[in-house]
Amino acid sequence: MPEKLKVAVVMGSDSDFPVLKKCIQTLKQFQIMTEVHVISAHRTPYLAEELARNAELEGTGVIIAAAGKAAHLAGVLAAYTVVPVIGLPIQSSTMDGLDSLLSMVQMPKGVPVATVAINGAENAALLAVQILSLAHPELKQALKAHRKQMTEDVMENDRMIKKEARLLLDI
Ligand code: RP5
Repeated sequence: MPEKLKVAVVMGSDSDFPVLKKCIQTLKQFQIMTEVHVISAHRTPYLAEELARNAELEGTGVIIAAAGKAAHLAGVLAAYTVVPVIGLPIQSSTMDGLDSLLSMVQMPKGVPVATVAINGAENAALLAVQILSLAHPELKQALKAHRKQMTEDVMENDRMIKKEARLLLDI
């Protein structure tokens, strides 16, 4: 079995951290080794380069890059490594995060960034786990169990709402 890989969660500013919490918690839920960094592509470009260049050597399987506004962090990191980069656009601007989203999702050809929804922190983590699961069957099992739990939660919500609706409808 291949050695367990880790996920590097990189955010462009400490102001992104509140959104990142759900991502970090989800990675923890799947017992993924996680390291967290504040690295700005424009304020600390050399650190961004260093992290991305060393990612493969250091056993990083996936990089999650969260940033807002002209969110070039994910693209810059992806330029220096073949480790998959997931872009998490942060809703941090007067443009409601559309600027962040487009900065990540519209990467020109050659260097992809797998972009999730604006503030889609949980999905960023789940996608990272899915990528790691290609080499770790136990993660596939954990992901399937997570899907099953979600199904059960929705079915429970359906029962609850039907009950409340019956009261409203007086039936
Ligand atoms: C981006 O600019 C960061 O990722 C953050 O989302 C946004 C605002 O940063 P601060 O001005 O709060 O440091 O670089």
